Amino acid sequence: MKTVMIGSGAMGGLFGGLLTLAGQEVWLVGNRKDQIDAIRSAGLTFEEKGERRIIPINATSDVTSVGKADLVIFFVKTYDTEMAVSDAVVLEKEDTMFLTLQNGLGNEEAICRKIDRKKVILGVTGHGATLIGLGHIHHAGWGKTFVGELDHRLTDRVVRISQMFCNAGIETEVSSNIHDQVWGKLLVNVGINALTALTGFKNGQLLDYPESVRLMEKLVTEASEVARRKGIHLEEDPIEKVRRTIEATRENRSSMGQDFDHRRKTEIEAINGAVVREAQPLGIPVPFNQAVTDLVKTIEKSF
Ligand code: KPL
Repeated sequence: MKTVMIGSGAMGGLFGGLLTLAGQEVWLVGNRKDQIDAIRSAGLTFEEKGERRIIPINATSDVTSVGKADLVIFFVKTYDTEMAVSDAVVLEKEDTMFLTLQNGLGNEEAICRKIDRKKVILGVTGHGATLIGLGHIHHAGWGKTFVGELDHRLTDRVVRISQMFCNAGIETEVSSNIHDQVWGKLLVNVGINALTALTGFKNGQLLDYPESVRLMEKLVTEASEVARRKGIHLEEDPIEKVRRTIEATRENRSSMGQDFDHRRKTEIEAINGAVVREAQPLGIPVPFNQAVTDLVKTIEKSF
């Protein structure tokens, strides 16, 4: 399967690197020229559990040079999805699949505005990675990946994607209700991302203080109530799931934390901000999610 990652940051690099090691043809497409140049000249530097590997991988900032793709995976920030989809249409052939593994709400809608929804597949991943230099990633968090069709059918193509990921060491399951998984992952990001950005903590440190645990629980409880009222089925206690993810990604700095570290725009609108928007028509008060959204947006203004 010729697989093209749209996004050459930490997560694009992580999945791209693991799939390349498993023998797949992978392309990384990114718009940071310095990053792409570093990967082209020296390979992707991949660090995991104290070991460092150099992975030679195709990388380009010119998507038109890639040709057609069997699978396109979006790993860009949520606020860039629309632009990324416009770029990715040149990769499309009749049976190209477009998979999003991004955080937050709104990616499905943004992709389906330009791509026939029959070609779109949703997914979430519990992995965490940090970009620690140009073309240099540190894999610092493990968790399951789920993929599924928008209409919740079990198809050969999602099974093929799941098998390809599993063969690359990315533990993956096909989900028969991927929208529930998207909300399950949203609750994880709701509990971790803004708090780690605001405190400067690595994920694991959130569990070290009663105050940060209390804040995490308030954020997740509010968002779970919104999910419940929207008819989302959450397969395990959401607070337990967030705790488990924090433990499994203890050494990782969350993606929003990394955005703060680099004084970059964050995905707050697609995470805690999305909870605030979804809660409003339901009349559910979400003061903690509103507060962290406002705080993150206020700090972002100084970047
Ligand atoms: O999705 C993540 C993120 O940082 O955005 C987690 C799973 C919380 C890993 O850090």
